[in-house]
This record gives sequence, C-alpha cells and structure tokens, in this order.
Amino acid sequence: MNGSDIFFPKAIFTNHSLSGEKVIKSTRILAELEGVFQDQKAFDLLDKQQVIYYVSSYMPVPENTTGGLFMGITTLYPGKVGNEYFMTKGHFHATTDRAEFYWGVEGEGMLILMDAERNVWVERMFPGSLHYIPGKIAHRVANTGHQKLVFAASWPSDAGHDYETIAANGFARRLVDINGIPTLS
Ligand code: PAN
Ligand code: ZN
Repeated sequence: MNGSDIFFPKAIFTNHSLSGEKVIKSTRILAELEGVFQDQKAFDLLDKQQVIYYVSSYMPVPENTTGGLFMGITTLYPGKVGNEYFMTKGHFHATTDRAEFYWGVEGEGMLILMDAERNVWVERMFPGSLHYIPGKIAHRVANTGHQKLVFAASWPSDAGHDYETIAANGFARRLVDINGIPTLS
C-alpha cells in the first residue's frame, strides 16, 4: 500500500447527520403530514410550517440498484397532534419483500409495525436499540419523549418506498398519550 491507495471516506456522520457527495437531505413539515393524525381540529391549530422531522440519506449507488445499500439518519422532533405523538409518514417498501434495520441513537420512541393483514405492534426505541424490520412490514416511528428522537436506518437500494398505501388506509392502530403513557389504541 502506498499513499495513493489511502482514501478519505466518501461520507461521514457527525452531529447525528450524514454528509458527503452522495448524501441527500429532506425535511418534512407538518403541512406534508395532512391526514396522518386523527385529531383534525388539533392539527388545524398548529403551525403547518414547523419541521416535524428531517432525514439525511447516503445513497452510494443509484436508486433501484440491486445488491446495494443505503443508510439514513432521521431526527424526529417531540410533540403531539391532540394526544397522538409526532411521527414519520411510514411506508411499505415498493419492492415489498425488502427488509431494513433501524437503530436508536438518541431520545425515546416507538417503532410502529404493521403486516399485510393490518396487525400492528410496536417496539421501544432508545439509544442502542436495534430493530430488524422484515420485508412486507410497514414501518413508522413516533417520538414519545420530550427531546429529539434520532435513529439510523439501513435498507437495500432497490427497496423503494410505497407511501400511497399508508396515505390511503393509515395504520390499523394509533399510538396515543393516555395519562402520560404511550398506548396503542
Ligand atoms: C427511513 C425513513 C425515514 C423517514 O429512512 O424513510 O425514517 O420516514 P418516512 O420515509 O416514512 O417519511 C426508511 O425507512 N427508509 O426505508
Ligand atoms: Zn423503510
């Protein structure tokens, strides 16, 4: 090995976000979550421009490449719409059988999972929690704490995202705050 074989990594993660040439950043404001929460009256009273979450994703290969991997870090703010916690949109993968890892980095939350028969269950998220999301399982995350929830994810580059199914039918159950306790209703 000589000096010309030593490279700087193509992406780095610091301060809970990714940076590098092939990193794509996106932000979701409350207006983009219209219809996601049950309490429309409470939704209407909130500032629609507020950022609910942002994601930085390292995509070293083009989308839809078979055999590649992506990695993303999501920061989800604390808050509620009525008694329902702020959460990500949630999706199935477009290539339905593609799996994914999520892992907790900072803060507290719940990973909400739903299978094709609309059975719903949740896993607690905390710094160090590791979650294997099998293929064909819809996934979304709720921040049940009082601070930012940061989690990382890695998924196959040909997984794609099907948001439409969740936008149309939602999840079969909702994670709500009942007397300070996250409860699946
Ligand atoms: C994650 C999610 C990210 C944002 O990287 O895309 O947490 O959630 P939504 O995509 O549901 O808005 C992932 O699951 N990728 O496949
Ligand atoms: Zn996913």
